[in-house]
Amino acid sequence: MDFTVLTIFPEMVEAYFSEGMIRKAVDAEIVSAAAINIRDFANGKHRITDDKLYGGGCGMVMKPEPLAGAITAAKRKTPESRVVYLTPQGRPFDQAVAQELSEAEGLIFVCGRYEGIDERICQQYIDDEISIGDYVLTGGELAAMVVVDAVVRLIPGVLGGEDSAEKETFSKGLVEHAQYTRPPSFNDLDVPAVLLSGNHAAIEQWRLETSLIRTFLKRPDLLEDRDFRKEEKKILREWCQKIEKIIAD
Ligand code: 4FV
Repeated sequence: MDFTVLTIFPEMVEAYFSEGMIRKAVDAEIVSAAAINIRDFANGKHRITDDKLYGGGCGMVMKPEPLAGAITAAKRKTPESRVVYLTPQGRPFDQAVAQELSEAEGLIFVCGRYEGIDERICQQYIDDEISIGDYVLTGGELAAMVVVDAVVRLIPGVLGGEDSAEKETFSKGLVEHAQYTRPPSFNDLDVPAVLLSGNHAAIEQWRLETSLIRTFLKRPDLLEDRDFRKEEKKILREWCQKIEKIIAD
């Protein structure tokens, strides 16, 4: 997988690429990651990359020529890559989209600034528009790094313990179960005994129960059109019986 980020602030992205999991994945040559400075494709001695809006109004728009030059150069390097524009008008980014993008040969991210980019770039060069949320950022760089971060950990070999991405509940559409580490007691709060029992079946059951109840309490929207597994239904019915018993007494 190749990640290429097109931006007028390459240092921001290079700082992110030089740390943590992405850095390890690059060093292990599982992925390649680079930032390309859009300004390197701007003409004129001032190499401007933005200009005022046709039709008037405040704010600036990123010019098409430097963007076209940067995208073409990036595609020359990785022709199979999908060109992704980060924008509030894009399709919502979530774990399923991250999984989908992790199967691509490569991803080229176009980071807008100011009011955005000239529409003709969207028409002629962009394969996919993605939004990380319904709010307006000052630039697409943070959004590109969010997407890279969620995608890179789904690439086989990047996360330690080969299958841990699959095992994690969010990949199953539930909120993660509670997590504990040493010490066994902290501020008079003890780690649940089942987790110290070594009984893996009981531990898996406890983890499923706690992630189901946390999802019910914190993100009930995730349960709405969920196709529950048999053991999940069993757990939910037991709760209903417990609650029925409470209100019955
Ligand atoms: C954004 C988002 C976002 C809009 C104008 C960059 C900014 C500026 N990108 N998800 N939300 N982009 O706010 O992806 O050019």
